[in-house]
Amino acid sequence: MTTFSPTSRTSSPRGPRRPLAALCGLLAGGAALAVAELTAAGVRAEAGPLTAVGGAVIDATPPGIKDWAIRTFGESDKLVLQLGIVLILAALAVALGLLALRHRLLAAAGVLALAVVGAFAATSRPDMIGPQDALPSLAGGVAGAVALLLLIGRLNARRPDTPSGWDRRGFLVTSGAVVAAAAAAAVTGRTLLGTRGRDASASRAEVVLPTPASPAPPVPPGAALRIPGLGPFTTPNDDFYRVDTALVVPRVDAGTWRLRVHGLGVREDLTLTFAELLARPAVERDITLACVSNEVGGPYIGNARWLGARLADLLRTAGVVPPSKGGPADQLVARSVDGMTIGTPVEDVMDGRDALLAYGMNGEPLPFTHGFPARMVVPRLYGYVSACKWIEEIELTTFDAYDAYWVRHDWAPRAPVKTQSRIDTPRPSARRPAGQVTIAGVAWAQHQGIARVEVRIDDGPWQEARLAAEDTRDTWRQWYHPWNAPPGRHTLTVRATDRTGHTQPGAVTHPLPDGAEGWHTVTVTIEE
Ligand SMILES: Nc1nc2c(c(=O)[nH]1)N[C@H]1C(S)=C(S)[C@@H](COP(=O)(O)O)O[C@H]1N2
Ligand SMILES: [Mo]
Repeated sequence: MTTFSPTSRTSSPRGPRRPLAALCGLLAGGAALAVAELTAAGVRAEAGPLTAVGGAVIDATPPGIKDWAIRTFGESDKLVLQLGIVLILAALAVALGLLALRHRLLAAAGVLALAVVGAFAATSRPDMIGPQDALPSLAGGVAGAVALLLLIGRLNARRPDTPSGWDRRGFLVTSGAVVAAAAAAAVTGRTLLGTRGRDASASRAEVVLPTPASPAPPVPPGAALRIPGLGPFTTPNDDFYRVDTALVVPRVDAGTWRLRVHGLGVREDLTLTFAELLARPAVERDITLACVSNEVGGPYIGNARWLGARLADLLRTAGVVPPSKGGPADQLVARSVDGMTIGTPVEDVMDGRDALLAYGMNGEPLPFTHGFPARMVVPRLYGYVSACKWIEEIELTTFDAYDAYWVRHDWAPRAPVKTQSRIDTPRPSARRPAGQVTIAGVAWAQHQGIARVEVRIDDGPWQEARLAAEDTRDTWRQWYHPWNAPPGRHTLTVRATDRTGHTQPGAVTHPLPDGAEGWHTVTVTIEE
């Protein structure tokens, strides 16, 4: 027993001190994050160190790795990233706690150095508002350093009158106080952030969607098949895929929101309030939205009924002329409140297709995750070159003059949606009894329309699948193929042909730089 060893009183007991020092590091780290969070609530939610560093990591991640992350973690990728950052911070906190046993000031300086990294990340984010973005990290750093000094001070304090030689009670009281203060800071921060989001929620709850001047015809009854395992024709908002770089979903108050239109060839800068946007003739359309990162057979595509103002009319009001009519700007750069930039060809937006500045999605105001109060939706273009969410600015420029966010990350500057098809049922590796099996899925060739879908069983001949009715050429199209399935393992393959006569090529390619192509295959087992 260390208590009987003569050395244990003079040099300290070795046993619990190292774990306790590690604990001090963790507690100080927690206090730092809590105070940073509280400060961020006063400055800007996105200026908190976890969000700022996470955002910087997202931006710095090469497309290949980003793609791997999306593929591996799906829509939990952001959660995984933040957990990763927290784990790294925890490891650093433990290391600094141990260092503090011998070199208290050096360890405190280490905490401050981490804070500087966070402050640097926060002030270099595209949506930063100014030097105040550094405050959350710096305040957190100071709180963390102070907490570490206090805790380690207690741990090192000698109490020769106690059997263990250290002031266990004092240590418990100090660490309890640090935990309580950190918890109070975290809870206050959360609450403040909640109140700030309340204006936005209230403004969304108050939205009365206008009656469309140009309504979408009802979805034809034959367009939405009822086949088990086949997704719905119209994707409910809650199931609609979400792809963006936002670690904190922007909650914009529609009451203070403005959209500014300016730049090359704009006669007069335009500023639009949400009420003014809603007062423009409302256009309702079914439009399928697809993500360029979607792999063959992947889930990042959805179909919704959008409500919004015609983007081309708005641009014309501002005096914009498309390049084909001699206009100087060939690129429209949309900017969001979170600093995203998305570049869209001006020609595409003004060529007569239903390009919308949308505020409604499936009969309700846009959900916050899908861009409330307003976003762009342009038929035939992948989301990363058209569908800017939380939009607040449209700048007219040229493709030569400006590379938008994803283009700087190696994606193609122009990217029309490729003709694609997907088998939704049976699922990969499904087991089914022999006999009648309905193979079904969706195909899309936006703005051109699907002419034909074919299915192949193993190496057999291509057989024409039955097409559901077409809603519009801007929406995906469901299809099915009845199959009298014999026992064994079978590979099912699908391919689509669009109305230009183009049939999907067979080789499966990677989404980078302008969208995956290739046939979707599913392997199933048919039991005796
Ligand atoms: N502000 C902002 N808008 C954005 C993005 C983003 O990261 N930030 N991602 C784009 C991409 S890549 C796609 S595919 C669509 C996805 O829209 P959804 O999340 O509503 O499905 O939004 C686009 N608009
Ligand atoms: Mo995307």
